[in-house]
Amino acid sequence: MLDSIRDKVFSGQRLTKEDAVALFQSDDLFAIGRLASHVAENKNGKNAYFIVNRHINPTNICVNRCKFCAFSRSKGEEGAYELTIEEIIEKLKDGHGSRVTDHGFSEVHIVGGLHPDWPFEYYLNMLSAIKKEFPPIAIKAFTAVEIDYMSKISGLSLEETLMELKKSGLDLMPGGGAEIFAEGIRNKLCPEKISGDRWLEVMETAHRVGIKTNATMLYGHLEGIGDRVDHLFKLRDLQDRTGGFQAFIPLAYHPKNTEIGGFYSSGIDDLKTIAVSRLVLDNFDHIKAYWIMLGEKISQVALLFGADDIDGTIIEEKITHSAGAMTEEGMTREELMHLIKRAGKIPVQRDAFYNEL
Ligand code: V47
Ligand code: SF4
Repeated sequence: MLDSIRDKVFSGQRLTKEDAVALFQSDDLFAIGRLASHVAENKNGKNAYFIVNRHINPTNICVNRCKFCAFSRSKGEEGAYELTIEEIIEKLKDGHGSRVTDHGFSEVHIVGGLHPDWPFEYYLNMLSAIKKEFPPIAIKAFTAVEIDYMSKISGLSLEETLMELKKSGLDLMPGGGAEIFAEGIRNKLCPEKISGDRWLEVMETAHRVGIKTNATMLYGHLEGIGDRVDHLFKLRDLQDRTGGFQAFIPLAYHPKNTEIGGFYSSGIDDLKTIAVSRLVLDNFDHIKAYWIMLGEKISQVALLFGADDIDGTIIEEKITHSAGAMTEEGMTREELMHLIKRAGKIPVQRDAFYNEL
C-alpha cells in the first residue's frame, strides 16, 4: 500500500481517503516522514518559517464550556477574567522592543471565550484601537466560532459581520474552533459549539470577502482515524473551492484540568499526524508544527516530517497551559532560529502573510 502511495506522491496524484487511512495505520513512520518531507521541500525548499508574534486572550469567560477546554470559565466563577482595551494595548506595548521581540511584533493573535455580555462594538473598538496604536502589526483574530457568535449578537449576516471587522482592522483569522468535524464526537466534546459545517461556512465566507485564514484539527481525544481523515478531506475540498487557507495546524490534545481527561498524544502520533496532513493537504502551502502544543523538541523534529513552520514567539499562552502544556509560554527569536538551524533548515522570519522579512 505504501508503495502505491509513494508512486502517487512522486507523480503528483492526489491521495484518496483509503490512502490516508492506510498512512495513519502504518507503523512505517520513517517512510511516511520521508514522503512528507519530500512534498514539503517541493513547496518550501529548506525554509522553515517563524514569526515574531504575541498572543492575547481578551477573556476566558465563555458560554460554550467545551469539555476539552481547561481555559474557559463561567461568569462569576473563580479565575474568570476580562481585559479592557487599555489592558490589551498595554500588553502589546510591553513586549514591543523587549528582549523577546527586539524587532517588534509582526502579528498579534487574538482569541478568547464567547462572553455573555460584551457587545459587538467591543470587538470593533479593540481592533481599531490596536490598528491606531500599532499600524504595522497584522491582526489575526477570532476563530470561526467567535465570528458566528458575533454575527448572532450583532444581528448581522456572516458577511456583514466579517466586513465590519475587516473595516475596523481585522487582517486574517486563526484556524481554531474546528476541533473535529465528525458530529458524534463533536457532540461529546463540545455540545454547545457550532457544527463542523457551520465552521466551514464561516471560513468560506471569510475567504469570499478576502480574509485569509488558517485551519486546525484537534486530535488525540475521542476521535478515530476515520474522523481525522474525513476532517482533512473536508478542509482539502474547501481549499479547492476558495484557496483561502494559508496554513494547517494539527492541535495535540492536552488532558489536564479538562472534563474529558485522557492522555497526552504520543510523539509518534504527533509526527505521523504532521506527515499525513502534509501528504493529504496537497493544496495547502504550509503545515505548522505549533511548538507550544508539540513541545520545542518534537516541533523541531516535525520539520523533518513535513512541517515548514513552527509559529512564533507567542510570549503569553493560556489555552494550552491551562490544560497542562509542558512548554514555556514564549521563545525568543534566537531560540526559534536555533531550533530551526539545528534541524538543518533555513530560518525564515515571516510576516502574517508569509512574506519574508
Ligand atoms: O480552538 C482548546 C484548542 C484552539 C485544548 O491559526 C486545545 O495560527 C489542545 O487554534 N488541548 C486555539 N488544544 C489554538 C489555535 C491556534 C493556535 C496557534 C496558532 C493558530 C493559528 C491557532 O486550541 C482552540 C481549541 O481547538 N484547544 N483546549 C486542549 N485542552
Ligand atoms: Fe469557549 Fe473556545 Fe474554550 Fe470552547 S474552546 S469553551 S468555545 S474558549
